[in-house]
Amino acid sequence: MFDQVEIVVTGGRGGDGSVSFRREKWVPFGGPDGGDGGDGGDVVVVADSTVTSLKAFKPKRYYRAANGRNGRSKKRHGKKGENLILTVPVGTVVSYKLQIGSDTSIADLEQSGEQVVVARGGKGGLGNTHFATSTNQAPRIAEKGDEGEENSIILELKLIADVGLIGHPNVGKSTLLAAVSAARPKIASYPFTTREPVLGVVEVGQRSFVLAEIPGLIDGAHLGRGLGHDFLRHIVRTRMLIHLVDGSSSSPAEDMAKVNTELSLFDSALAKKPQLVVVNKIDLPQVRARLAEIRDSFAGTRALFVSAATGEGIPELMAETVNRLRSVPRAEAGGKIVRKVFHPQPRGAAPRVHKEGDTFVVTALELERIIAGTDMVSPQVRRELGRHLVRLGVSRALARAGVKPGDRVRCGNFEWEWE
Ligand SMILES: Nc1nc2c(ncn2[C@@H]2O[C@H](COP(=O)(O)OP(=O)(O)OP(=O)(O)O)[C@@H](O)[C@H]2O)c(=O)[nH]1
Ligand SMILES: [Mg+2]
Repeated sequence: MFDQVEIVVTGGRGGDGSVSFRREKWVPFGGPDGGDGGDGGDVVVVADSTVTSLKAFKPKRYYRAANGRNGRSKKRHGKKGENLILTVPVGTVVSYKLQIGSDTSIADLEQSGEQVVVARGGKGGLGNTHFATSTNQAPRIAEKGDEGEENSIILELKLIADVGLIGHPNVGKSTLLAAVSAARPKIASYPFTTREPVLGVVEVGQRSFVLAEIPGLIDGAHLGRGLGHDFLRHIVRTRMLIHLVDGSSSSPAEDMAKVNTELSLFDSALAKKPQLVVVNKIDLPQVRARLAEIRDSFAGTRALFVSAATGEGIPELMAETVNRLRSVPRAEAGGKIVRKVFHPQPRGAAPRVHKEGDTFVVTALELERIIAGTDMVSPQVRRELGRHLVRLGVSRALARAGVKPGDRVRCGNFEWEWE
């Protein structure tokens, strides 16, 4: 049973850096004082044990974190955009939807509090104070903030069963699961009908829990005999077990002991898991005739008696299960918070040059940011730009690519003649 939604997440845009100069009565020509833009907020997915489904994401497809504010004069930096927090149930797998090829899983949020950044906010642009040099004390250059990342992601909820339904083959596990949930496993009068765990949601009044039928366990299951072995590890993650035995078996108590031996041989923690022992098929006359005998044979263990076929004793069993679950807490994280970040934007990567026809095209994130945030028409600004071309290694990259005076050069949306 999987629940799945696909959403589009976008980080906030970074605020623009400001071009501004100090103005004070007694300072005729103040220095630059343009503040930086704030970074855009991230979109963060956080697992929260109080959230039980992905329903909240069904009506809305697009999620966007807040933008960073622009920088202002007097070195006032723009505020960072707030992160957008999306809370999901524990057990949610987050993957990155790719246009081509298979989707890649980013994170498996298995514990409350675990989180993953799914779209980073854009960097805020630097204000003009950062561009002052000894020879140019009045820079008219500032950076524009970056756009936030945009990603399509898939949230998929793996149901982690609260209760494992175990027992020998053919004892009536599927019949019980079908009686209490919407799950419809195959039911048949031969062993190993159920070959993989089947999950169902059981609702009892206002409460609900996930019940998983584990394929029948036989002697030697811990060594890999039968089908149950692969699934014993599923039981490890449940909070408690319903251990079903067949009342028409020659010795129900012995059956129970055998299955318990397999559990403890596989993992001693399994044997310690809370267990409700339930005798099934009490509708059969031969079982009804020996109820007292069966009860005594369990010695110290209290057993419940039910008929999955007629429903007798089932409401009591479910009520008891909910009661027991209340005293078994969910496995909580031991304070371990995982913060995984994927797809980071490279900042300060070396500039690259390629040719489109006769034009030399420069790819340099920082230069593009400056061009986007600056009024390129002014000749003074264009002179300033020359120095940044050297500083950022763009001049060298262009020289290596064979640029000569008079050639056309383009970066971002600005094109000029190389001098
Ligand atoms: N009389 C009677 N028959 C039952 C009851 N519960 C299950 N059965 C029968 O027992 C047989 C096995 O039932 P299943 O529910 O398939 O048992 P299972 O434990 O899921 O079996 P596997 O998946 O094969 O391990 C079927 O023929 C059921 O009809 C019951 O309460 N009373
Ligand atoms: Mg079955």
